[in-house]
Amino acid sequence: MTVPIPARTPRHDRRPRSALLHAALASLILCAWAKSSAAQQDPIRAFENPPLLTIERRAMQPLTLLAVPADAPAQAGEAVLDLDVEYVDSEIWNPAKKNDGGSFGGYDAVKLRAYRGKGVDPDAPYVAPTIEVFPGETVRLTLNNRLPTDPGCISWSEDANIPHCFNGTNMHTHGLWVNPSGNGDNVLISIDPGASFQYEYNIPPDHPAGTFWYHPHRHGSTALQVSSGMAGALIIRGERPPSTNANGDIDVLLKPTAEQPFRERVLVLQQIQYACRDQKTGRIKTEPATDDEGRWVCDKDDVGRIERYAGPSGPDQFGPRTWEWSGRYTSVNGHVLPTFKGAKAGQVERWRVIHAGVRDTINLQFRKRAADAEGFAGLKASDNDAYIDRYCPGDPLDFHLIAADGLTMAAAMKTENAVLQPGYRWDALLVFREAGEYCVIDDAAPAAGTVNQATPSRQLLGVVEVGEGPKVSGDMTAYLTGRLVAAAEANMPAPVRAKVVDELRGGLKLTSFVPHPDIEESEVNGAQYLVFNIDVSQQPVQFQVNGRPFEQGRVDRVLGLGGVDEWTLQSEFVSHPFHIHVNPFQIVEILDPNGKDVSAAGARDDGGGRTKPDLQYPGLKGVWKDTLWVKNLGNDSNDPTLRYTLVVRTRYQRYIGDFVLHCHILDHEDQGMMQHIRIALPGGHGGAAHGRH
Ligand SMILES: [Cu+2]
Repeated sequence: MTVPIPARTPRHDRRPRSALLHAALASLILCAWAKSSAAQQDPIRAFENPPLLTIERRAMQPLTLLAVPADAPAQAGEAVLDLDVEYVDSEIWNPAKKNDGGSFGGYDAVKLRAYRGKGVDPDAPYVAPTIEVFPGETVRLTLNNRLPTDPGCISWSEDANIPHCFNGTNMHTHGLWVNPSGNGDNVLISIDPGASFQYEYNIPPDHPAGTFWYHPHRHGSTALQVSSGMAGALIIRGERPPSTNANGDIDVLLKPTAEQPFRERVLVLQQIQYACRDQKTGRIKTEPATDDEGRWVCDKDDVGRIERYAGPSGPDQFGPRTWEWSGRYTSVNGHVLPTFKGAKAGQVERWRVIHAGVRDTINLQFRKRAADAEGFAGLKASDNDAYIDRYCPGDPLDFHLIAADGLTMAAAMKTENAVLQPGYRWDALLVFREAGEYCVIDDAAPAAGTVNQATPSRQLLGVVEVGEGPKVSGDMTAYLTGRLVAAAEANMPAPVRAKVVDELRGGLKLTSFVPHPDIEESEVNGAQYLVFNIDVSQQPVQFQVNGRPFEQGRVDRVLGLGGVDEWTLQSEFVSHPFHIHVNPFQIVEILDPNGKDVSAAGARDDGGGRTKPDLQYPGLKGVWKDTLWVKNLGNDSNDPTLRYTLVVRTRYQRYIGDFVLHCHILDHEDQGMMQHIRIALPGGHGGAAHGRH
């Protein structure tokens, strides 16, 4: 099977923006920023999908001596690829960087661990290349650890939950439904400096097509490596149309037609939290306390790095509120504040959005940008909110979510605000209503909906340039329905065409594309309970699941192959995104502290009257996911009235072996908020039935 690799376009296009020649701003709030930006060049960093990793494809050799005719249909075979992990010197744009002469906006030099492989742009390495594979393929991924030796790692004998071995790595295929053992999606191994290992992922022929991602998962260095930009999209492409007796891939519905190109964008959102340090003290360099111009700074010859979790006096590069303090910007495919080009009014775009950051919640929103908007040079992270007020006015754009964590939903969900917690993916269908520019915004969320229990101010993620096209003024759902019905008429095979069209017309239902059948109560034959906690009374603070931190070699749960469990999830102290490997789960209900189910479409989640409405749960009932926010309204572990109760169901299908569940705030995971779990053959049938050996 061969897949064409699209031609590359130049990544850096650093033309000055004419908008910067505009007169200084009138707004008093923005006056300091405007002064600083007046003489600055604001280079355009054009959004581009991450490069595709070059994959060598080998058709499976048929077990026959007869020659295979040249026109035989392509067979799924082997996809062979290589990734290196190494230090890479590069630069990241920093709008608030202070230049000689007092102007703002420039590139910070950085030296970070990164993935490199064929197809990776050496100028912008801090997003990993996209891996695209097909159901039925055997993926042979060789991971070469070319990081320097770390002597402290070899002799490491202390607590496994103290971050360590920053140059040890491994690979996790987040969301893939594959074998977790041996050379499969095994995160319980360490690939140490100098070592190479070939993972073999047998993507089953019935694997859902969708948006997944990959990142390192070596306990002790996961957060540090992921926050260095070691994360990439992993896309399973589907070519299976639905039939009268089987569901198919949404990719077939969204195949380009004469009317709709269905442009696809892949967004890897990252929070690369580099810091520059004072050579003498080792402390992170910050602006003077009296100066509010961003927090962490890098001087002229400094190089930003990510090399430490905590210092002697508490959090250092990771920990509560460090992202906000850093003054860094969420990047999109390695670029800060990119411009998305090529959109046209009235066209349907598919955005595959991946939260590959470590801790900060992202609330994706779009608003029209004012025609007189200024560029971004000099725009500090702390000024983003004022910028949005001034230059991104108007109502938020409504759009539709069609897949959660890569898995197509039973119906498209209309929203104005897609909440992404670390590890989440949303596939969104966007239609820009008219030509012009749109701000891509990370909107503020209620405090309890965020990792830090503090309402973050809004941030800008980029700008979309929308060209002329048919203006969309009416109901967005009706417009999208028309476009998808037209696509179904063109792309669906005759036997299912009428059914797909009828379902689209009946509320944008997508049931012909849902990968997993619902889990009814009658199918459930077991129960699991999980509670996250941070025990702040311990020294050091303990990150726990069910009262205990992670312990190497201890199996915390043994689950029976073929079983179907209902899981109840809670958090006793702040909120944490629950992630479990291998089998996804279906959301049954999400109860607020008063016991009200807030997961139904249109439900209002205001924390039982204690918070502003939080948009992240309504609509999730019945949705399949692999990562889910477990909410607590505060930080008092003795107060059960702060806890939400989440009920999800999962089937343990096909695969046995050892793997993990954990909090996807990855520095919590590194410090112990993780369990080692095992799926085994049920007892009495020759399998391992007991947890401890
Ligand atoms: Cu956590």
